Amino acid sequence: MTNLVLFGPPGAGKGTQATILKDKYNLIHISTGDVFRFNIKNETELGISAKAFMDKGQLVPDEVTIKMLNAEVDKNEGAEGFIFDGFPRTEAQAEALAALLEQKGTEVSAMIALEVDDEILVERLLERGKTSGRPDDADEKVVRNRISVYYEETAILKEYYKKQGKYYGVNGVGSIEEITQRLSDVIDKL
Ligand code: B4P
Repeated sequence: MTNLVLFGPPGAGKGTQATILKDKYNLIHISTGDVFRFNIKNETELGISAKAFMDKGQLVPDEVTIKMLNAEVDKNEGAEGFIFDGFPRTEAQAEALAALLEQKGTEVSAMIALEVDDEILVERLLERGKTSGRPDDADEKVVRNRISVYYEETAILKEYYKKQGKYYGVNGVGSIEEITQRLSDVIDKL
């Protein structure tokens, strides 16, 4: 099985690239952000608890996120592999993912990080905010808070995967096609 963690700050292009790569490599795409947004739209209990955190640009608590991720993976028994987009975002989530995949006799194959400067991230997210209807893209203060949360809580995971020899950094600035090619170059060598 090939299990990819697509990593990077908010707006780095994770969702954009995961949508392309899932078809190219026949992987199940799990975006924690999309699952939360689906639940918010349908006003489920999970959605209601996630919304308050997301609207402020904070992370949804690990307990809630991990439970949801486990359910999403279990739904796809028999998959050839997964592309995790937006998960893990904390060390506790990375540990939970390792344990879940181990139970299934597999592991994370690689963590591929999209590297993009902060000012470009802000620009991309505010641009998307004009049409996406996402409250967390509309307000510059919230966008900047998401980027700060990334540096405070999530960036540490680079070291976590580096220690395991699974970390790959890719330049996330360029056309969408160029970036897909850079990511494919890494995946093809795994
Ligand atoms: P996510 O939905 O994961 O949102 P994101 O970090 O903003 O990444 P996204 O995938 O949307 O951005 P993309 O780079 O594709 O998370 C939202 C919130 O959910 C979090 O803040 C948190 O509250 C919660 N959450 C999610 N997962 C969680 C977890 N594991 N634990 C706790 N909480 C969690 O795209 C950005 C924009 O850039 C797009 O408009 C795109 O068109 C554009 N773009 C992409 N590539 C480009 C390129 N090459 N050039 C120019 N523009 C590009």
